[in-house]
Order: sequence, then structure tokens, then C-alpha cells
Amino acid sequence: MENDNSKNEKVDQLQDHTTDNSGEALTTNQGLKINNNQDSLKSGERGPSLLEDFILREKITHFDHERIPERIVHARGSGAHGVFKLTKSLKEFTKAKFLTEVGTEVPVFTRFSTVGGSRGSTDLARDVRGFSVKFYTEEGNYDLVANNMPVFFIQDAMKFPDLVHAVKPEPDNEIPQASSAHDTFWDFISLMPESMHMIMWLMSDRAIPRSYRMMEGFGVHSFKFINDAGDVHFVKFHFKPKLGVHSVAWDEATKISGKDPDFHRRDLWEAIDSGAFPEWDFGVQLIPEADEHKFDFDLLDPTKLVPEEEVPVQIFGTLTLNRNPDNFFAETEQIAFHPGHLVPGIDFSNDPLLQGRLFSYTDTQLSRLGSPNFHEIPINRSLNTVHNNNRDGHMRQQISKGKVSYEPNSMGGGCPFQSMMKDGGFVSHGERVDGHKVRARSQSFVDHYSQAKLFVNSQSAPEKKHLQDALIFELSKVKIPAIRERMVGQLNFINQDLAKNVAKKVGVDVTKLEQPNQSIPADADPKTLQSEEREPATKSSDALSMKNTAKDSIESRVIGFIMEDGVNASDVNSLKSKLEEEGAEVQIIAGSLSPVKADDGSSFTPKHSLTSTASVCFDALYICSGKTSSDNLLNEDNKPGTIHFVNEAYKHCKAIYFGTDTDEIFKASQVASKKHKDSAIVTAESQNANGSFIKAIANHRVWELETERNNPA
Ligand code: HDE
Repeated sequence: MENDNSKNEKVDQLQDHTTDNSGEALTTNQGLKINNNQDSLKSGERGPSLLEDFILREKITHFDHERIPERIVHARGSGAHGVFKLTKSLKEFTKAKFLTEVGTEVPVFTRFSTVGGSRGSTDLARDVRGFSVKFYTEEGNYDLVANNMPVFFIQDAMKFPDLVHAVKPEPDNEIPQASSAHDTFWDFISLMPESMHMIMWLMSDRAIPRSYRMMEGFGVHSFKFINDAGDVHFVKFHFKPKLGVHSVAWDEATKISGKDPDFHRRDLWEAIDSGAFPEWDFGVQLIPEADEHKFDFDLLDPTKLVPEEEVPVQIFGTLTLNRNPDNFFAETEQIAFHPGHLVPGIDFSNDPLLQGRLFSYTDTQLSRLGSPNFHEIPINRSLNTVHNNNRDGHMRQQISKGKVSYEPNSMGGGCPFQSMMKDGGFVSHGERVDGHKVRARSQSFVDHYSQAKLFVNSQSAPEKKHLQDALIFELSKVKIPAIRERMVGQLNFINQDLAKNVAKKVGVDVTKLEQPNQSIPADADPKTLQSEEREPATKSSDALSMKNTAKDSIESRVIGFIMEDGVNASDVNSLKSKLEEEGAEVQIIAGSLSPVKADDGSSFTPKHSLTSTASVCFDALYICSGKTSSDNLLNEDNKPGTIHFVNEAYKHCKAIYFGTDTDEIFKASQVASKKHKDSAIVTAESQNANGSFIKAIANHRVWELETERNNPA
């Protein structure tokens, strides 16, 4: 959807590189008009093709080279343009211009991704999600290359290739795709106690988001803010989605992967296209430099978060995505992020994982995008013009005038010249660094379980159950018993109930867990072992549970209206407009794609048939009022589809509204077998009495009902 708000300086800059073929003749890459795009040049109609056919050669050659290497991690992603708006000045803490004057707006491009799968893999893999934002600021590009989880698997960049090799498909047979449920991943993890906190996040429902629009974003590392006076604060970045943080059930995720593997990509595209622009509050946790050592963990350790109870998040702006790209490859695929793309006022910390990233991101673009000139690709260009003495290289586009490509020079009048700090020249934080050259890890990093405990302690009962089920699922796919055993041993340091329950299901002898310390793997890296058990200073944190997320809106939720001929038009129209007023999207599902004839002579056009979609693609269902419609939905042809739809929605804890005269469907489904009152099952009476359907949808999946719904009396 084109709208004025989605226009900005970056979009204008891109327009110079955007072509529109409407009304234009076909040409070669040299601009020559082509009069036959059907046949190659031949020696006679039935004779051999001629090598001189430069038009065919150019077309085939270009096609042969259409692909570039996919990203080694985060290969599958989706992006969108948008804007960041500053609502609170951070001038006291940073001199970054875009963070100092309230009202400042900066164009952004954001790319979301899964990590392990290749470009064509499913969106619904159990995985971390990337959340990268490029801010095109007046002082140059600033990239925040973030994830939807606030911690990471490893503490030092040295281990990154090992981690990625372990999680990627196994090298002999390239199985499995986009899944961590295999031996090499758990072999590595079970030997890396430092990964335990992240593993708790990865096994939680955060790893199967409902939508990119319903995920948090975290900068993970501590960065630094520096103000005009040179004062330093450690900073942790947070994006908090206005729609709340929501996930799907694992069973839904596996089914969506078959029904619509582009579920997240489509969801983002369609939301933006329809004007339901996703929004996040952008916030920071700030820690004065002098307080660096006041915590029970090291701020430089990326396997630790700063509990919000200890340092609250201050919201200072809004990120809004309001424009889909024009071309996936040119924009989403060719965008190149880098945690080292900084502006004055923001700097790195000595986090050894971050330090390694600073090398990797330019290096990887050289092989992925093929040239040191990747900054000239339109999506990567800064809004400032680039002036330096870097020259030449593959695909150079800038035409640098004159004889001078060195500095100092007198022939070019000394230009381009160095900026003074007061004119925006970047100056690194002049931190004093003085140490022996060592290949070692700080003892302050050797605490691998206490924040894993904090995470588990903070989860609601259904979240804990999902985490446990995820571990059982994943470890059940591990063929080597010793790996499962070692992994259960690790879990025992975090939570003994969790370890026991998993052990029982994955064939590990529970009695081995009675002496927890015996589970320390003899062959683990000694540098990463922890000799004493510790408890986290903050025992439990509300911010870590999705139970406490925003549940007051049904904006952009997709509600399936199931109907057939004879449906009650007035009920359908009135509920549809109520839901749409609240920002939800209604999609009609019927026995076939033919228009549905309503009781008053009007008709509804289905978007889906019962067999072309599935309940896993919807947030809630309305079984539309009308006896004839209900009978038609239960005829021989439609009944299996109708009942399957309702039963699956029920199993996945969604809100279901049974309209007037739909008792037969109610009775034929599993809903009828429920023992107790179910707050997410709505009938004509309860809906009319208190509008309970909308409330139930806003609650997202009602996980508290899961045990009862899945084990009816
Ligand atoms: Fe990345 N990471 N990473 N990473 N990462 C890449 O860069 C790397 C890490 C993250 O949408 C690569 O352009 C190393 C943490 C995102 O284009 C590569 C280490 C976090 C994206 C790379 C890390 C991330 C990447 C692959 C440990 C969360 C997708 C393609 C030292 C804060 C960016 C590319 C996009 C991509 C290296 C750890 C987030 C290979 C060496 C921690 C969101 O350079």
C-alpha cells in the first residue's frame, strides 16, 4: 500500500535506482530494443543456433549468474522499510544526533530472519529470530543487528563456527533442514554449559513466534553510550512490540510449516500492505560506567541479561514499519548489516562475542555480495554522500573525480579532510586498556546456570510445560544415548524436576540424577565448567514471561468465519464490522470457493475452502449463525473438514464462537466433551451478554486451558 507516511529520504534515494517497465519496450542490457523474445537466432528454421546470437547469450548468461551465496546464518528472512521516531531525548547519555532531539525521524530498513535454515526453509522452525535494523541517520548508517532473545549460546567468538556447524544440517547427508533436533547440535550443547541460559530461551515458545510483528528485539551485548561531556553508560537495547509477544503451539508450528511455510513472511507483507503497520517501542537499559561491577554477573558476558527489576527499560522512541520493498533481491537480500556500523555517541563494549562480530560482518559480505563496494548497492547507501580515497574494485559505481586518491594532499586542497570531533568526527571511547596478552576467559564469566534458573523460575505453568515438551521432542531425535544423558545432566543443574521429567521421556535413567554433580561431563571444556552452584540475585522476572505481555488488542488477528449457504447475513455482517473496527481481519471459509448464498439473498465470497487452508492459519473461529448453513457444513462432503477445523482450533487453545443454531456442530466436535467452563468458547448468549469473543481473542491462545482441552473427560 502506498501512503504518504511511508515516503522518506531513503525511499526517495531508492527511487533513483528503481525502474518501472510500464509502457516500455523490451531491451538488452545495453538498451537495444528487442523485436523477438521467443526464438533464438538459427541457421534456418530447423537448423543449429548461432553463437553470434548476443541477445540469447546475454539473457542466458545473466540467468546463469542470478544467484548469490545465501547468508551462512540468517539465510531466510523478510524485510520492510519504516521510520524510527524519537519520543524522549537521550542527550544526557549520548551525542548520537538521532537520539537527542524529540521528534527526529529516521528512515529504517528492518530484516527479520530465522538462523539455521536455508533461504527456502520454513518460517516456523524452532529457532532464534534475527531482528536487524538499519537506521539511515544524518550522521551515517547505524545498524542494530539484534535477535528476538536477549542472550546468546556462547561467550566468545572463537566458538561461533563450532556452534553453527553443530546446528546446521549434518555434513554427511545434509539432514535435517532448519531444525536443531539432531545429534550434532545436542552433542555440542551438552558440552557447553555456557549455552544453558540460551537453551532455555530456545526451547521456550519464543522460538515459535506467532508473527514477526509480535516479537521482542534485543541488542544482546552491552554497548556504550557516550555524551558530549565524554560520560559513558553501558546500554542494552530493547524493542517491545505494541501488539504484545505471542507464540503459536509447537503442533501448530509443524502444521503451518506444511500449509504455509511463508506464514511469517506473508503475515508481515499483508499487514503492511493493508495499512496495519507493525510498531515497537524502542527502549534502553542504562548503567553508568561506574556501576559496571555492581551485578552478580559480568556485563560483558553475552549469556547474561540485565533483569528489568534491577535496571528498568526506558522507552525513548517508536519503530514503525510502513512500506514493503519493491524488490526482494535488491533490498531484503542485498542489505548488509554490521554491528560495527556506528554513529558518534554509540560504541562497543569489550564483550568478546561482539568483538568477533566486528570482523565477521564485513568479511562475509565480501563473499556474499562479491565486492568491497557493497556499500554502493542502493539499499546499503548512506544518506550522506561518501567522500574518501577508497577506490576501484569489482562493480564500482561511484565516479570519483580528479587525480587525488590519497591523504594528505595539496593537489586536492587537502580534501576530503578529517572532521573535527565537534563537527561529527567519530571518536572511539578512550577507555584505558592494559593487560597481558592471554587466550583466556574471565572467571567472572563462569556462571552458567543461575540465569537459566531465573528464566525457568519466571515462566508460567503452561510455558514451563511447553519448554519441557520442546526438550523432550528435541532430545528424542538424538540417536546417541550418551548425548541425551549428558544433556539431562546439564538440565539437572537448572531445575531438577525439569531434568527428571525429560529424563523419563528420553530413556535416561533417573536415578543417575540423584547426585547432581556427577552429571558434569568429564570431557567438557574445563574453562567453561562451573565448580559451585549459584542462585541468581533476582529470582524471577515478570518481563521474561509471555503471560505478562499486552493482551488488550485484537489488532491484525485473523479470524476465520466458517459458513455455508443459508448463513445468517445479519449476524455475520454485524460481527464482521465489530471485529474490523477493532483492527482484526476476517477471512471467510466455506465448503468451496463459490459465493455463499446468505438467508437474505446477499452473498459472501470465501477466501478459502475448508480443504485449502487449516485452522492453524487463524487466531480464532466464528461458526457462523444459521441452521441451514450449519446443516450444510455437516453434509457428507463438508463434515470432515468442518469438524477437523473446530477440533484443531480447540486443541490449540483458540477462541471459538458458536453462532445461533450451530449446536449440531458444537455437539459433533470435541468441544462438547469439555468438563468445565471454558472461557474461550463463546456462544450466542455469552457473546451478546458481554462481548466475550473479542476478549477471548485478545487473550491470544488461552494456554491455561491446554491440559483440559487436550485431555477431555
Ligand atoms: Fe550474527 N552473523 N554473528 N549474530 N547475525 C550474520 O552476517 C556472527 C550474533 C545476527 O538480516 C552474518 O550478513 C558471528 C549475535 C543477525 O542480514 C555473519 C557471531 C547476534 C543476522 C554473522 C554472531 C547476531 C546475523 C551472516 C559471533 C544477536 C542477520 C550474514 C561472534 C545480537 C543479518 C551476514 C541480516 C548475520 C556472524 C553472533 C545477529 C556470518 C561471527 C550474538 C540478526 O557475519
